Amino acid sequence: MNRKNTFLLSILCLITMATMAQPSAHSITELKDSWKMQRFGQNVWVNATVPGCVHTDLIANHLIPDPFYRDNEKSLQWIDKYSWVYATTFNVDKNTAEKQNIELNFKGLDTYADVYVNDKLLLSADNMFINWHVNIKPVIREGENTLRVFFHSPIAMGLLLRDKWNIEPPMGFNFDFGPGIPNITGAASDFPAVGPYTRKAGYMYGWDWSPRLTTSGIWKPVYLEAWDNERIENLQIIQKSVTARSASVVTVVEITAVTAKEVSLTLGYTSGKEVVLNQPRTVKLVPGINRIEVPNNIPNPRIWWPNGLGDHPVYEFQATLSEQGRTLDQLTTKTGLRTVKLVTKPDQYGESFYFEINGIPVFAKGADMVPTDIFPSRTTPEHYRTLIRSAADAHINMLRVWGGGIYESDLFYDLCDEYGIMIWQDFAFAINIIPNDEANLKSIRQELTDNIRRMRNHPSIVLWCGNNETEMIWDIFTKGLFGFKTEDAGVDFMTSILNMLPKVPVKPETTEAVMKAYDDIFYGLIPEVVKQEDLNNRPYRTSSPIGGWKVPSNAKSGDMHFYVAYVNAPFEIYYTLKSRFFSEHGFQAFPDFNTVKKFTSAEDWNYLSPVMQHHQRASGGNQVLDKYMRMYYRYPKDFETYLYVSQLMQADVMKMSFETHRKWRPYTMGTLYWQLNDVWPVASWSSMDYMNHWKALHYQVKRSFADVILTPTWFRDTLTIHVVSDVPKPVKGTLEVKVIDLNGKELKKFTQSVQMEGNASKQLVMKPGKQLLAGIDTTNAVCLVTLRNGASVVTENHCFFTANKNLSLAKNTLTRKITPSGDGFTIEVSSTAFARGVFLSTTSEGFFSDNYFDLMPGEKKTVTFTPEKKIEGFDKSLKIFSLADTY
Ligand code: BMA
Repeated sequence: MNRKNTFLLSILCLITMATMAQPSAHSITELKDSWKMQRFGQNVWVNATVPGCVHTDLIANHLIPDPFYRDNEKSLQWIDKYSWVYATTFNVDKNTAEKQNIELNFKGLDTYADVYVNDKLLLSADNMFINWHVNIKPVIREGENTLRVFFHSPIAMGLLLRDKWNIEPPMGFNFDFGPGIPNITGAASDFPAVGPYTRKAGYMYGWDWSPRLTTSGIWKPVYLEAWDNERIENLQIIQKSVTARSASVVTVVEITAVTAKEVSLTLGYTSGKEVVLNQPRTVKLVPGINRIEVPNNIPNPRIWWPNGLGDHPVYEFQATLSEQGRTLDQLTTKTGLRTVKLVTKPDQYGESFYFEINGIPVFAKGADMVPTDIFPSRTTPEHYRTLIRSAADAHINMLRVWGGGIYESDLFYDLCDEYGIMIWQDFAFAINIIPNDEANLKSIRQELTDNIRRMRNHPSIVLWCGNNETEMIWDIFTKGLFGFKTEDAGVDFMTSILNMLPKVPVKPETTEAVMKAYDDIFYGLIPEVVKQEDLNNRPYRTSSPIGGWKVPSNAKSGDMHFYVAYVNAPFEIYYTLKSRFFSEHGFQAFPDFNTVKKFTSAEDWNYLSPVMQHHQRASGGNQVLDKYMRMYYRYPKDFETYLYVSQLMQADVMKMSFETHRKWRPYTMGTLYWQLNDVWPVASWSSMDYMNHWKALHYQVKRSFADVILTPTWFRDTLTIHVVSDVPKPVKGTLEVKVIDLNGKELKKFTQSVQMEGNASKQLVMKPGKQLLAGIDTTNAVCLVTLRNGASVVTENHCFFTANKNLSLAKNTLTRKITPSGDGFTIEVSSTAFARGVFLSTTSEGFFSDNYFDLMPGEKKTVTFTPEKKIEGFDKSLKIFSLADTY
């Protein structure tokens, strides 16, 4: 919700204001100036930035080194053991001081904070996700006032809360993910796990892709607000029905009033060039909360569609309270008109699990999103926009905001609305049993209420989900249940996971207490608050992954999380392991050399160096990547090519998963990969690294998530080819299948006509190897498949008949021609022979329109490079090589 106006809305305002005289009687001032900070008891104040946090202020004052550089993190573990104080002064003018209501509005206090105004303690905050409103009218004075915020050490508070709850959850639970895991060389913490007991983002205590930098601070803006009798608290737009012909919506305006009063309420909305203003209506306010419901019918509405299926128009609704021509208060909110359903109905396979948007079943293609930084208060709007635009450019239509992070910023949801990216929204709980004592339940209720109210009008949000993996872990460790048959993977999954975790005996009464705590929150409190606060009836799932309500994750219903490395399986397991909806699956890679150079020095340039291992938090560490690299690729000759091959490998295995999941529609109706982004520079599952550089995987996502694809797959000595379409338009054309050698000589060719309705998958070819490859040397062959409609290529793809390490790839086959164009360069790359994973890099920051692509013999490919700022000597700094050049 927003009290500022966009252009058209200002038109709307102008029209409204024309009928009224003065600006709104409700003043809002952000308190962001002259903040100071000190470690409690040291009495040495340094400049501070609000919003911000202790770590970023210590860095800015050169009191600590960059925590990301090498293994500096280890030496900074003292910070979370201390308490810190933030202080400023603010001025209150006569007009404000005379207002009936004056409050401080803290959008986010991380986490245990005592707030003093003019030395009076007015608030003890205990939850970083709550929007704290502090009534300061009784203590405020005209002129200068003081504000002090005392942050208690989150570790000290966590220990107290842990002891207060005094229930030791069973093994597998309630450890701080990072330091709690054996063989992690990261910043060990000899403190017992406290994360699960605090209402603070879990990843801040360390995770298997995150450092342990447990900060404190005023991480969101703080406002001084003053108003007289009435204030509009929030607007909710309930979408009763939405069809192409009309949308019936109800605007629910919540107004608080101190005393009874008659005022005028005017509602209006804008969308595109359309501006609609309803007749002002008289409202009799009573003391307390007033809920006014105003039905509206919008003819020929502009419908909001997910990315790839249509536009994503947004409507901006505005409510204005006035009295005799004077604006008392105003509030706007945005939404998009669409219908959302999660279809979980019995079918011949089990129970379906797919999203239906505006009546159309949508195959969800996307990723899991983690916070944008270990210090989220410092993420810039540009960083967010690049991230979401990059997701949309790669045909992503869904992001899951993962439960171990934060409820994302308003800008994030606005961008997802704008780019048509559906949101699977976890509440902020992951893999841990949460105390259900009264104080914690009260705090969680407020947290849920504040965040659901803040997020509920966003059209992008299509599902609420209780937590990440807590039910799965419970099913594994107490029932030995898991979503898929381990024999598929050929290893005992349980053993590999059980070996990973500390052994803690379990008392039966503990199990009972833990189950009750879990049910109280995820089967009780959360669905109740969701029902109460989100009147658009979005679906709610208690956890991810699950098979259903109290049904463990399984292959026939619900969603699934799957990690090939955790089951120690070959990549080909992706061709057999089924689920109705993959909400997590992934494989790791290192960031690119440019990013690695930012946190290392030359002596660290080896994947087993202590620093490179420090920037790896997953169980099994860098050795897992090395093991798989040796299984499928020839061993890289140096550190730079090692990083490159790790990225190519990540892209290749995920290509296998994406194309297989898509061809399994309608059985499988979603593939979300772990993870889209990083919180610091690290080896991880991400497709975009901490610098927002596209890894090889992100370029592959763009290819594999295209609207229409062909999926040539060589498995168990058989070539199968499916055509898959995620758009309603029927697919028509000619399929051409060619086997060529790596110099381009045609060895085999056949064609066939293709006809398929839209939003479907169809197997076009199933050819046993004996028939297809008779007399062909598979180390010197590639299978090209192309779908043409007349002369134009609808889509193309290719596959190999053996692992990359067996391919007899030619070295140094690449040539390039560079032409300056616009603010960047056009690079024409060609190859005399088949080139695998052509990689373009330069030391300047910028963006390559394509990369890590395969080139057919004689094929010319044009790529553009857009530097972040003007550069010289691009020709010299541009490096191009392919897989064959790495060994
Ligand atoms: C799942 C996720 C994350 C984790 C990822 C990789 O557990 O939910 O918790 O980071 O796997 O291990």
